[in-house]
Amino acid sequence: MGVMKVKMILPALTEAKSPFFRPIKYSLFPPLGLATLAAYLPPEWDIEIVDEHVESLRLDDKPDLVVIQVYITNAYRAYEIADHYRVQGAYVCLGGLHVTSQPDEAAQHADTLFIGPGEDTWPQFLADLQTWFPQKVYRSHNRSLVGAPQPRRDLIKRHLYLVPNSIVVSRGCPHRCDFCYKEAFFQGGKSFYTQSVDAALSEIESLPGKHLYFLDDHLFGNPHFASSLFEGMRGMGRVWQAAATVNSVLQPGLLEKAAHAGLRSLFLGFETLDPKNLRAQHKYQNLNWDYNAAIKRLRDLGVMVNASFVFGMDHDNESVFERTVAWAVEQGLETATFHILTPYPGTALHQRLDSQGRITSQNWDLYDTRHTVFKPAKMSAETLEAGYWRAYRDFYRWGSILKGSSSKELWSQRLRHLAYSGGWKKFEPLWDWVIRIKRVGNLIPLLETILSSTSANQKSGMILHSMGGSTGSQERTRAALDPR
Ligand code: B12
Ligand code: SF4
Repeated sequence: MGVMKVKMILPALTEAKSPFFRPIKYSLFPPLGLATLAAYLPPEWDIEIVDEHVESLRLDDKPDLVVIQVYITNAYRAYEIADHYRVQGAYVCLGGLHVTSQPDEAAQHADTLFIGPGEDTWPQFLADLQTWFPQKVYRSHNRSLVGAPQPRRDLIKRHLYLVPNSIVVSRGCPHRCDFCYKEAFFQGGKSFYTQSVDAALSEIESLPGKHLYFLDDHLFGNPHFASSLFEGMRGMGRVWQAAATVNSVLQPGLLEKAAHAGLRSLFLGFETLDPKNLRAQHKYQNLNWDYNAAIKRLRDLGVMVNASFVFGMDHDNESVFERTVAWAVEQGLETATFHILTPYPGTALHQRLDSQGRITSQNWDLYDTRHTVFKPAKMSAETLEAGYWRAYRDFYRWGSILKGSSSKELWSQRLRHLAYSGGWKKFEPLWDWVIRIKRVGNLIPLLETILSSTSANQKSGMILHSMGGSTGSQERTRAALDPR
């Protein structure tokens, strides 16, 4: 086979076409999944990665092979692009989370479908392509990151992203929460595995600059791996952000190692303040742990917290919004990310609500954690949506920010809180403008400086932290910079 022209596309969610689309949170991270797959292609092939969130997609070209990553909210757009290229005669491959949970729907738009992670199936497909007999469907069975090549970051247009150094050193999570995408994606097979520590460290070393963002669902999920990783990172001069669970930060030792290795902010999935909800969602790892103590531990080590909450679980009534916001403000949390419970297809939550006849919409565009697509148990759908928006408004109003900041002991921490919580909201139009003129990458040194200064004297920085991570969250977008 000669040199092939390959186009790899991350379609933008349908919302991108709306006049209300604000690109800020979509300019954070490059398409790491596609760059990972690109690493398996022969280097001499003509490969392009296009991310529709940050650039426009030309449709007048003639690639031989088109590779599209499908999430739930970009599914309709992904199918549109796939149909277009199939008519042009390209061979179209679809994979990713939504394809995995809805293969029958996606099959109508693809020459080949990929179920689950791509590290085993993609090279198998490429080998079959050599013989011109690829299969219609490839299912991932043999999952491992050992020996996997590093993502082709040279194909990423770094200047278009605020966080070009995103990195993933594991897949999945050791837990099984009913609402999480995880079981739907890994479908009964191995659902938590890591790279070797050496491979992870050498990937980290290859990244320019100082700042890193680990997109792993739960970076502390394997304490042995995490501990060796943090030891290896010590002295590298990195500042980084990640996600972990409440119980993991309460374990003695690991968090200290992470902080010494440069951890500056951690996304924590608190999800709900009601233990009955935690039990119902099988989120046992949050049960009987002291949320307040976890926050204090992080604060004492100078690590900022971005807290994630989900509204609409079966024990939530209409008082949940005010109670949650009041607690978050009282705790002095600088940022919080709120979500409406969303039953992603393939999850245990979806199965349960479906069997109870409570799913009210199959419009994937609405599965963005900002809309109610099911019948809540103790309030109306309208109350849930209104409460969700109110929670954002109330948490980020000046009165709350001032109250949150006054909960801090040190003046430096109070000022930090004000700058941090209030600042990014004020700077929002500036961010939008910088992104629109495609200069977002120019701001990275500034952000690195802010985070670095945070480390030395435990003063916190601002903007970057609010991008959050999200283990345990409904919407793992790592984007509390959400322009709502
Ligand atoms: C980073 C991230 C983002 C970033 C950037 C996305 C990007 N550039 O890739 C931003 C902030 C833009 C984002 C936005 C959103 N996100 Co997001 N995001 C993530 C996150 C945290 C990590 C993704 C990642 O990089 N993983 C690591 C790489 C290596 O893995 P990967 O991308 O999955 O790719 C692998 C496989 O999927 C597979 N694969 C993928 N495509 C293909 C194609 C082929 C042909 C093959 C062979 C294989 C293959 O192979 C790759 C290697 O194994 C995930 C959570 C997660 N753990 O996956 C959520 C997640 C994907 N997001 C989610 C959601 C809901 C959203 C939003 C709707 C949120 C919102 N309210 O706006 C938006 C919509 C975006 C859209 N286009 O529609 C959901 C998706 C649920 C679903 N069932 O589809 C997830 C799972 C979070 C969750 N709910 O738990 N997101
Ligand atoms: S919600 Fe978080 S803790 Fe639960 S399974 Fe998913 S990634 Fe793991």
